[in-house]
Amino acid sequence: MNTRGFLPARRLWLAAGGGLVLAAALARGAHAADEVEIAMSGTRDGSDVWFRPRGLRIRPGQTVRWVNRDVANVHTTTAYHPANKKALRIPSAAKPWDSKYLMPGESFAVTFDVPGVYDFFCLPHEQAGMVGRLVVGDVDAALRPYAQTDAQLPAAALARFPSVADILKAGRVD
Ligand SMILES: [Cu+2]
Repeated sequence: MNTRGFLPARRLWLAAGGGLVLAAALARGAHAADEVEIAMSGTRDGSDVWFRPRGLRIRPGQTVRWVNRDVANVHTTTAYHPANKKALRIPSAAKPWDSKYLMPGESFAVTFDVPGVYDFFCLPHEQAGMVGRLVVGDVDAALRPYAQTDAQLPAAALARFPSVADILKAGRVD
């Protein structure tokens, strides 16, 4: 790969994207266009729990707000990252996050600037498969990210990650 050629091009692309975001915000007179919600919810008896969407594509600079829409259950949004005692499954240049426990009605927001694939989980419900995946910006559709750490995850969690190809194709996967 030609690193010298790649980096300036990427900076230009990011600058152009930021301009588009600003233009869109001005046109609508609000910044809500730059924030996307992922709901945290489950069945009333807690027998199943989920992030919805569980797969989402956003542009660099957009914000994801996780909202606990559950009636009784607490949830977290937590990045797969050594800082959270997990394998690294976000871009190495990105900052990890951990919402801590969110009560029903509470929310937590993160703005994503580094392109790549981000996997996250709910601390009390990872074993139940409450995980999700974000694709930020342009990523190779053939990518099967972080496969080398798959063995460290519960099978129920692995089964719920949408493929990068499906996220790129649909924009969101519920
Ligand atoms: Cu949860």
